[in-house]
Amino acid sequence: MSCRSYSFTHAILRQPAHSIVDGLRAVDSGTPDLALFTEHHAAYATALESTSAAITLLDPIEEFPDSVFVEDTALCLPEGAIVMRPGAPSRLGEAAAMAPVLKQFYREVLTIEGDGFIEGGDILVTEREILAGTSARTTIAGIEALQSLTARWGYKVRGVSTPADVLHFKTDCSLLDEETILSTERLARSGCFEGYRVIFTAEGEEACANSIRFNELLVVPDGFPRTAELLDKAGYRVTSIGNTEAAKLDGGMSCLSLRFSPQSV
Ligand code: CIR
Repeated sequence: MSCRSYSFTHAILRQPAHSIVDGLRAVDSGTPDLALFTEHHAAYATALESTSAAITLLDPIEEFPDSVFVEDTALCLPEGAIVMRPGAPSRLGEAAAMAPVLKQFYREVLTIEGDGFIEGGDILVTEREILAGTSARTTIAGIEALQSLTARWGYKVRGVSTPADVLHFKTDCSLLDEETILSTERLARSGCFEGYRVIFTAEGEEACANSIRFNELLVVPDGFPRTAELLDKAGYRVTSIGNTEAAKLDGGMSCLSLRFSPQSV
């Protein structure tokens, strides 16, 4: 089993900028503190690096307050990368800025074109398929564009939907292994994970759903002890990382990195 969905040789991260205080947020729950955000970000980078992956840490971009959330800018598959077309107008330039970085790792870097929008946070890659959720940021046209670009590499994209008031599809789920998904009940209720084994976040700990399986580690946001214990008991190697500042901007563990194993440079 190749486990292309969670075995990674590389990750790209971007340092948070001072402008992070102006990042997008659905509800105002306070201004993120850059020093603490940077501390959490460093702990996150250290955790990924501890699995022997090569970490590329990009400079902050002041022009783009949300640019620390690199996941939304691209989808990185073994065969090539696809630069997204974010539905948030203030984030479009971030995707363009990621393209030259991806070219250092891939021969093929494609771009979502047309009228559709799609952000990486709405895409979950599993061992058997790519799930892409419509949301306030991702449209059906965006998902169709993704489908047509990934078809050349043999992928099947399945369109699903994100519950209202949830930012991204992956705000509410993550991949745990080849056949297991961590999900909130409100997301799984749509039936989108039929055929998978699902572990639910503990009640009141829905924000723990945005975690990442990265090689041997399961990186979860700190502060959700019941879900962490559940995952630990299920046999995962759980590492908790502070996420209070990213959470003020609706960000979690997946948003902070692009994770990949390029087949060719
Ligand atoms: C945004 O609203 O776009 C950012 N403040 C948060 C992005 C989080 N990204 C993700 O979940 N993939």
